[in-house]
Amino acid sequence: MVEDHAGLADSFQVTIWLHDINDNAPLFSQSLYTATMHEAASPVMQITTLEATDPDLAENGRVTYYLTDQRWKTFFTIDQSGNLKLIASPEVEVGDIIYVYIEARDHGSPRQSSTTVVKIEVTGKTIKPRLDNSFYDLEIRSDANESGEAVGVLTASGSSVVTYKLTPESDLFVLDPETGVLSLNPDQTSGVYQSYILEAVAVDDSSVTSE
Ligand SMILES: [Ca+2]
Ligand SMILES: [Ca+2]
Repeated sequence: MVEDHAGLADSFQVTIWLHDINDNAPLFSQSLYTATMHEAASPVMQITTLEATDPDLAENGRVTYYLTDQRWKTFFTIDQSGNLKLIASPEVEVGDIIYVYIEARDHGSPRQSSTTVVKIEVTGKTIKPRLDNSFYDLEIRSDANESGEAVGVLTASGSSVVTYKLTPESDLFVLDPETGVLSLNPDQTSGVYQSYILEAVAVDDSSVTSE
């Protein structure tokens, strides 16, 4: 706004076009990720989750992950959320160390990239599964009915056989032991919903628990 001494004012608009230059390569949160895998691990199993961030705008900052090591492409895959998964069983023995190289590439022009490595130790010990989040913030719709509506899903890494349990069990909620889907108990007819704090564990075959 511009105002002169007589109090007369005039206003104007300025439009600024922001042009972003792709001057940042995606940056991994760690230069080395470590994970463990049972020698008899069966697919599909989550190994670990990687994250790369890129502060550029739009396509310049959109990150895609690639498994660059030809040798391991048959056995591992990485999705666009950075989840590294075992998709076939490699011939490995206890004590083997596998290095899987992952590249994060943005979609700018020219594209920028960076690489990290996941060090996977092959073990014979039962690996404790762990829930991927230590805290889940879930919401129930106020018009949720009693038909067993799902309110969220828990996921766990580190073991191919995971059983999900609520500790203690809840009257209002049911946690599917196989899928980790948390839903309203269809037998519970109470329509009053408020805040609930539930604790859950991920358990594997041999009942080793975590979280
Ligand atoms: Ca930029
Ligand atoms: Ca970038």
